Amino acid sequence: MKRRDFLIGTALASAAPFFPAFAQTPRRLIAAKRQIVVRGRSASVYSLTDANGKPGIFANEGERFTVAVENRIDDGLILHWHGQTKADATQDRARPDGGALQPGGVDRHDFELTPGSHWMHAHTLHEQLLLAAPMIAREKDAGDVQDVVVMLHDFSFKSPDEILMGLTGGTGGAHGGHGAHGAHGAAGGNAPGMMARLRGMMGGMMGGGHAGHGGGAAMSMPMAVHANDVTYDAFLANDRTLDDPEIVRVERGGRVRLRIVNGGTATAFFIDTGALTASCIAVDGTPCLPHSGTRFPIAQGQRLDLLIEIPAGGGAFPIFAQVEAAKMRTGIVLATSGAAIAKLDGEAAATATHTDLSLDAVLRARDPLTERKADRVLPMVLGEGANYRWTINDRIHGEAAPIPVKRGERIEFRFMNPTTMMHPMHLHGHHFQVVEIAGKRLSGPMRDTVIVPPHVSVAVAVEFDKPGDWYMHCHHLYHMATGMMTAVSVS
Ligand SMILES: [Cu+2]
Repeated sequence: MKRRDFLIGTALASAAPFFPAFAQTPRRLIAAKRQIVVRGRSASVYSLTDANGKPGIFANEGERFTVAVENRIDDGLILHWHGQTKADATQDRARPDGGALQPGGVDRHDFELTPGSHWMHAHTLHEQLLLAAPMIAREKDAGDVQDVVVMLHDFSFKSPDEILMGLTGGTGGAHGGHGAHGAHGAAGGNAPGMMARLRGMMGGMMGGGHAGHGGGAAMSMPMAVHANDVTYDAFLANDRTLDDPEIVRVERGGRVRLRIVNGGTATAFFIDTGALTASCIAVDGTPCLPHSGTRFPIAQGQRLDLLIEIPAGGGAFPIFAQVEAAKMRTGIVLATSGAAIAKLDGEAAATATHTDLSLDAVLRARDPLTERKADRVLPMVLGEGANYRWTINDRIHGEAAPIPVKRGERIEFRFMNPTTMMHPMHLHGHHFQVVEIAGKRLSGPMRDTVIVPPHVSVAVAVEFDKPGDWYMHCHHLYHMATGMMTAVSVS
């Protein structure tokens, strides 16, 4: 043991009550405060770094996550290991009885890392203050490529509480989910008209039953659709805006693997690779058959692995992330040595469309689930009530008991969305396969977060292989904080 590691170990032991010794000295992961400058203005945000100040972890397939997490922020910390399907339920505080790591406290973890591009983040509105980091285990077959990690964020000079108050109209806030500080507001009421409209749409969407019918009645109704209900001051790629983007040095003729994480709290993006054609080789950290393109949607919580060949002639190649249904964008620049780097515009020439499932409709998992019928199909109706009350099957988080599932069961969740917004639905601890879009069966990608567009039904199949309670929620964190979360209880 190096002297430095010994000192670290001693410091931890004195700060924490008692922890069993590990065979190897745990790595440290520190949640702390830091200052950054956004558009010339200083802001106080959080960091999640190792002892050397490097965000998150970048390890190799097969390595273990043997880590001591230190809470040096001034509030309780609830971290989620997003995409870590090899970790058992007790490793994650983001679970129904997980509690929060108190300021000054230390948590120790030990589990095998799930290969691929994953991430870690606060399971509260602390994520809005950049409490998120990459959690990557480089695949054994990743090959001779240069890995470039890109973490996207939406940024506001307002506090998450202020943003939430703005959304709820100051009527309550965190209804049932764990909000920024676990505040409990008065449960928002439902406007009778809205509920009637919602039931009407649900009837239309569910009318087709299992017989390949994606809610034709609902889709033919002229419905308002919107995105970006939070107005942000900036969009960040690796903490920077396009005024001063990160320039990543790449080789002429080299191959780059972009590992893009959408750590945005309320924003979905399109990745635009511009002049370079990219090959999408994994989504949400799981391999898919290569699919080429220059524009790919990425909702909150999702990841995209894009393989790019740098032309032999070299140059500077911006990789943009454009906000859906808007012109604003952020990004990084891949540049070979000596390339001239032009000033980049923070707005695209054209407004982006809304994100949808067109990528999922064509992607095929490299390692899909075996073909078989699901043991059960569970309808999950996403709902929207007055005063920013977001529901699953008409309930906010805490109102409904966890969904009981037997270990080994294959469940198909059929999401139906009669609301006006897209919801990126995420399940903890498991990957699922997209098996149906708008009534059409397919063998789609394996993911852990799926876009559920307004007025479209999506089904995902999941094999529950680990006991415990697992959250399922919308990854628009203001929707989660105001109710759009439930749990699956596997026994
Ligand atoms: Cu949502």
